Amino acid sequence: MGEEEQDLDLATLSDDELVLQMHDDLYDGLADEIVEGVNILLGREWEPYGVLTKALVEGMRIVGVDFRDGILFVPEVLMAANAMKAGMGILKPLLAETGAPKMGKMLIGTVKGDIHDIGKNLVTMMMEGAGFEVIDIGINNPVENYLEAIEEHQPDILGMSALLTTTMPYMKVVIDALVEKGIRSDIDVLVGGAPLNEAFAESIGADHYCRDAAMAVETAKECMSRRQGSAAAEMAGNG
Ligand code: B1M
Repeated sequence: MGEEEQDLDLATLSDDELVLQMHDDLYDGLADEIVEGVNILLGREWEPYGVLTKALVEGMRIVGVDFRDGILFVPEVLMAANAMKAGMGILKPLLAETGAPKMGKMLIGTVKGDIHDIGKNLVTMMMEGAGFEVIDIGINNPVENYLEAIEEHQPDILGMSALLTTTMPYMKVVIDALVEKGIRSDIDVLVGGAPLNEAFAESIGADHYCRDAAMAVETAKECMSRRQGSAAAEMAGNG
């Protein structure tokens, strides 16, 4: 680290300079600096969601480009991921602070063979912030984990995450198991992760593809109003 960098006082930077500096700090895996930057932006009345998307998610996007191009390697990316998580740790309670009545219940997990969890954690945070109860079963989940958790928690929505082209086909294994058990129509299946797209989601029989966490929240809300609408219609029909 150069002397100039050591002396840098983040609080003296303008918002734009600070955000760019945070992209650099995330790239360098500097968790303490990320925590400091997040706190400074919040202290300047930034919305937690703005800090998340402009400083952290954008920083991680840059890391991803250099990882792809062989400029960064796994240990460096892990450090960047840790720094990102440190920043997300501060934002999580703020994003979850709505105090709204529970909108519905979602079960979420990354599929078998895949240990990427930053995107999934972000979806969890945003869903909780929107008033959903979220059961997060973590990473590297075989189909049995999903089935057990569905039986135990009876969620309205299942969310699956996959970041690798080699693991995304596993989502179909889970959906096929739901069909086999006769519970597919009880649950809305939402899928997401960088290599996915709408066509893939359709091809595996998922209900919706969510390109990001905000879209996951919107889609989940739509699913809940549809479910509530059909429950009401059923009751009216019976009554
Ligand atoms: Co990985 N990795 N990685 N990695 N890694 C990618 C995914 C990759 C695209 C990098 C690259 O080459 N450019 C590439 C995959 C290539 C491919 O499959 N075509 C890759 C590779 C190859 C690998 C390894 C195989 C590397 C190796 O070992 N040689 C290895 C695999 C490990 C495994 O899983 N078995 C590996 C390992 C790792 C680390 C452990 C070092 C680390 C993960 C740390 C962690 O997650 N705790 C890591 C990271 C950090 C990345 C990149 C750089 C960043 C991923 C990320 O966190 N993005 C990634 C490059 C990239 O994606 N550009 C890469 C930020 C996050 C906010 O976005 O996850 O897309 P994302 O989530 C978004 C949306 O996709 C969506 O909403 C989120 C928020 O907006 N979404 C959902 C995600 N899940 C959802 C679920 C939903 C809804 C929306 O449910 C309803």
